[in-house]
Amino acid sequence: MSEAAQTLEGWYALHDFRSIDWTAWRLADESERSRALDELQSFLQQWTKTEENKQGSTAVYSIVGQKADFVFMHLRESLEELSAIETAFNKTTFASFTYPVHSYVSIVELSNYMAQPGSDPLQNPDIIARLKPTLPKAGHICFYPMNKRRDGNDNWYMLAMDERKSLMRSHGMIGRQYAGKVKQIITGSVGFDNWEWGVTLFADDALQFKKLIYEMRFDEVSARYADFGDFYVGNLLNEEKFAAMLQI
Ligand code: 76R
Repeated sequence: MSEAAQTLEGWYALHDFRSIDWTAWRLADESERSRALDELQSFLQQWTKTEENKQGSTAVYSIVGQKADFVFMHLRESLEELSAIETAFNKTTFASFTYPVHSYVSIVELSNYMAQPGSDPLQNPDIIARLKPTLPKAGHICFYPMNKRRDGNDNWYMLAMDERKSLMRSHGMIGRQYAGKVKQIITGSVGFDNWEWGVTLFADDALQFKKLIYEMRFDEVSARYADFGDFYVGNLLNEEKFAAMLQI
């Protein structure tokens, strides 16, 4: 058996994709719409507070195209907290004007492929910050799930640790060229959701998603061993932008 990579886990993640029932929203009377908007704003404020207290982080983006209208990406200490947020939101008036279209459950993950031997990663503040990150408020988000292939000669899980390490080094080198342009958060979802990882990217220039992902396609880790699910791309929302989006 090949040696499993060691992983470090941080906050649990929920990507909660919703669409808006625009007909119901348009037909609702002014006072109901304004109550719904107040509730939404108070949730956004509460999540900002949680983030300021370093008890989690939430990113809110509108989604371009018909797969969803917006996404809440929540990072929290436990699955119970994620569930509580989901349930509390579902009880709001605003939620009754939305319907769930997709969700993804995972946990922030770092693997030891590039780890410094002999050092204790959990004593390293940079590692802790990466396991419990404050999500960037970049202009754009890109989310997609992925698997490492297990198919005949292209079986990632049958490769020796050293070989995977050297492949991951090359993967990391490409990634590093995008430092400062694209911020990536890898979340592991084996046992939690339908794919093995969620990839969430943040950038101020959305074109950098295409450049990075395309370049990685030529790297062996992706070219030979990666399979991908649906891609979601979107634009930053804050209280003001959400209100403007919902303005009738
Ligand atoms: O932790 C590190 O920074 C070391 C290098 C590194 C690891 C171990 C790294 C760097 N990644 C790692 C692990 Mn990654 N990553 C992806 C995708 O679209 C595709 O082709 C693949 C989706 C992108 C875009 C991306 C970006 N990475 C992983 C893993 C877990 C693998 C495992 O355990 O088997 C997956 C699934 C994955 C996928 N990666 C980077 C990036 C970027 C931008 C970097 C550079 C980060 C930096 O140095 O700041």
